Amino acid sequence: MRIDSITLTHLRMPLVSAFETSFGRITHRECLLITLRSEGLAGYGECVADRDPGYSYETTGTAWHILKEFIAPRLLGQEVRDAFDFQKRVSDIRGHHLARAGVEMAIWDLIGKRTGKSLRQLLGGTRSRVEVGVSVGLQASPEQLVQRVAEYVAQGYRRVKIKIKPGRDVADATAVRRAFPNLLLQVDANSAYTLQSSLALKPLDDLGLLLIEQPLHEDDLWDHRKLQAMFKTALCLDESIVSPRHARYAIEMEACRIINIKPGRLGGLSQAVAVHDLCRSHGMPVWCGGMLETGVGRAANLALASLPGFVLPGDISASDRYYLRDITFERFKLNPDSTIDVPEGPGLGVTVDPDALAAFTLAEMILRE
Ligand code: OSB
Ligand code: MG
Repeated sequence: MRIDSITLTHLRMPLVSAFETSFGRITHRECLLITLRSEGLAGYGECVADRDPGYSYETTGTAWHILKEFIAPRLLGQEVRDAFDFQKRVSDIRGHHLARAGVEMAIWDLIGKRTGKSLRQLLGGTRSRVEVGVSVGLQASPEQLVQRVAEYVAQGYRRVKIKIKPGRDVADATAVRRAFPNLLLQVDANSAYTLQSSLALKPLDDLGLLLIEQPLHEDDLWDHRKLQAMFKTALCLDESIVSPRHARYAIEMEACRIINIKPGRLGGLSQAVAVHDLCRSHGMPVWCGGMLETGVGRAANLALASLPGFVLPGDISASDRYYLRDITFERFKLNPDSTIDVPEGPGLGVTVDPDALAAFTLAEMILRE
């Protein structure tokens, strides 16, 4: 398919409530929407880089730069066959996975729209609904955290993840565990600890957690291996797994027992599926992480999470957990069994609401050959 134009749209959307992690607190979420126009069709992709380099070194600013100066010129006016052809064309660009993943998503959407197939069908997903949980940010006190968790449990979420950081870990997790003895519960540190300081997390080992996510530095598989050996609870890696190669290292090193798969961090859905396949062949459970996506990225995550190796609930909550108004007409709802339906329409199976898009747009640029 010939790529006629690429539109970059920088969005800033108010969150329903502030989201705080070990790397910062946000009340609004930024991202880039990427629109590929090809032979009368439009494909959409979400680049999940945020304003600040807290989770990743990439930001909306670096992604804009890389997309405009390096990725777009490798596509505009050219025939791009599929996601694999796209990855070959950008293989000389180092890093910048969030930027390239946004474009790859738009390519999948175009392919789906051309062939009438849903992304789930294209990726080989086997389920029509996927189990989900909710990721709860740091709150002012353990009491307020328990209150927040209670609200989500009342809404039907059967799995809850809480964010932790040094000084806000054991007391928070213990309070939630006391209030909800049978809840599927996990914690996420977003790299806030060193091997030394993470020893303070040892009491978490007796709380029956599903997993402890990314306690140590993103580039540090070695210390994660040492820490995993000291814990009964499974460690799960998020930031550290930026390619199928890193997934293999983690498996061989026993640096974790579970992997969080995010298409953005891995540089695209094709790489996410590759990590899924590798983990599945090693019996390593995976689940789909989240980046506070709009309806566009959420649709892609749901399709991905319908693959058979996704055996743990994903960080893919209902639209109303994030946004009062989203950029898609479709809104994702939580079913009573803590699942969300996978979209069935062609491609991502969502339609972009132009008025909502305009309301959240900070900047837009149309790139042509
Ligand atoms: O580490 O999983 C993370 C959000 C932004 C950046 C990193 C993370 C998160 C979340 C939210 O935990 C998951 C969601 O989209 O609900
Ligand atoms: Mg995480």
